Amino acid sequence: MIEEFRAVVGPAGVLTEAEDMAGYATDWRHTVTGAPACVLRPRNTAEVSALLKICHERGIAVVPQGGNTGMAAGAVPDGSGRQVVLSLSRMNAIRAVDPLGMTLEAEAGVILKSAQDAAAEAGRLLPISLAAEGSAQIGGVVATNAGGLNVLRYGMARQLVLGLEVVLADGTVVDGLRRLRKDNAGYDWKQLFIGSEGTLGIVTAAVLRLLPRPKHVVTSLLAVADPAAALRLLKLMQEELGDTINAFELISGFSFAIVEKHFGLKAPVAGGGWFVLLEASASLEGLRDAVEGALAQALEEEIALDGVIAESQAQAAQLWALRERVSEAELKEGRGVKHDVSVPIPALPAFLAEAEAAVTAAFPGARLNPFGHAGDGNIHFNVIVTPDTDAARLNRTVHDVVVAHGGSISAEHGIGGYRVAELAHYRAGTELELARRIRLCLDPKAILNPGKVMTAG
Ligand code: FAD
Ligand code: 2HG
Ligand code: ZN
Repeated sequence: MIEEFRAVVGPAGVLTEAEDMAGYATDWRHTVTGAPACVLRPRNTAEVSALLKICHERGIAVVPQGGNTGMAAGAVPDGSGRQVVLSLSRMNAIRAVDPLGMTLEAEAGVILKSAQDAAAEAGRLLPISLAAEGSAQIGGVVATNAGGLNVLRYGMARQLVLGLEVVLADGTVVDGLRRLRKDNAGYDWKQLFIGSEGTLGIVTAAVLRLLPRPKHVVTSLLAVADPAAALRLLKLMQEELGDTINAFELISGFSFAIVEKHFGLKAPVAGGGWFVLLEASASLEGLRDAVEGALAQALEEEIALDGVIAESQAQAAQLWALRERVSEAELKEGRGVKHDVSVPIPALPAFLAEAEAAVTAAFPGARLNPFGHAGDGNIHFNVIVTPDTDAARLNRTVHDVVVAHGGSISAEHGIGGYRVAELAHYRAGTELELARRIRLCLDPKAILNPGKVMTAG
């Protein structure tokens, strides 16, 4: 098998030594360490196709991997020693940037930040933004339908993918790399692969939609008493700033306390148990005045208790660092159990209160680290737990509250290997059956990321 792989990608394209494979075997959170049979590193789509043909013929399980920053342990193999990791990282060419058509075509292994920078050089904006953007890759972003910090204005990755090239389980290459805004010629099949977490095909390249690059960006941090006040603030800001709001992030006092503890970064506002990081952008003049006016109104009406507006790009970056360091601080703080949930936006305060009550009653010693993208209804209701905590029972405790509010057990991180049982529990029935049928149809030998998202059933 290894020799066949080497014949396709050359000796440097197949890693077999444990020390070379270590970085591909463990997820970002260190919750899973698998045992890859080898790591394959193709350089182009033809090589991906040839590798898949071999795997298909021999029935070898393939685990696609991008930047390995996924939060659901979807990109790492199991411990059987029989699954191969297919790393797309050597396919890292930005093939085209079209500022007039406002598109960017990139291979799967392009780092998200590099794609953002290429768009910026052309005077355009690629609005997918997440704290892992320095490592996450376009293929991974597409395969997880990543969300992030700007969803309330620009949508999830799905809304920004215009075209896709994928390699199917049997090695067939499907080229849908069109740059069109409008294309109703038949099924929009690419949507199936976006968010499929490596279970339906390998994403080898994508055409992404770009937007005009706003000339003015205003970043502000505010302190609020509680999540209900944060929603009053959201309403006020939407009324005053309209669709200029890119980000409306809610962060608990606990989250900022661990960022200060582990990174020495301190929030420059005081007075609230919770914080809101707000970013607005526009090309026309007057944005800063509008944000200042809205902030003054929020303080006067005591919706916000304190607030600052960044005076420079460097200050804005400092405010963002506070927010973007929360995940790393949590990792340093102890054993975390994650709940990447969404509820209808008006239900956020009730969800947070009920979930807190349920968790603290059932899990003494648990410490809550809730933060997230409140402007789009997504909260990371993470819990730092004692070593003996039954994580599955904790997941069920939180998810029951989520589902009671009409929410989702995964807003943006996906199911991966981490939430398979939860998906089976909450989406049992025709929805999961349909998903299984689609998967079986595209991958009848079940070689693509087996065990992830759902069991074979
Ligand atoms: P990987 O982790 O390598 O893979 C993720 C999944 O996609 C796996 O199932 C894998 O098998 C599959 N896959 C990868 N590449 C391909 C491919 N080419 N073809 C088919 N399948 C593939 N996510 C958000 O949505 N919003 C956030 O705000 C956010 N913030 C984060 C902050 C931090 C600090 C970290 C560590 C992660 C964060 N994430 C966030 C999660 C993660 O960054 C995203 O899910 C990202 O899109 C994953 O990209 P990746 O290249 O690292 O994918
Ligand atoms: C974020 O919003 C990411 O920063 C990571 O989605 C969330 O660590 C988490 O749970
Ligand atoms: Zn997030």
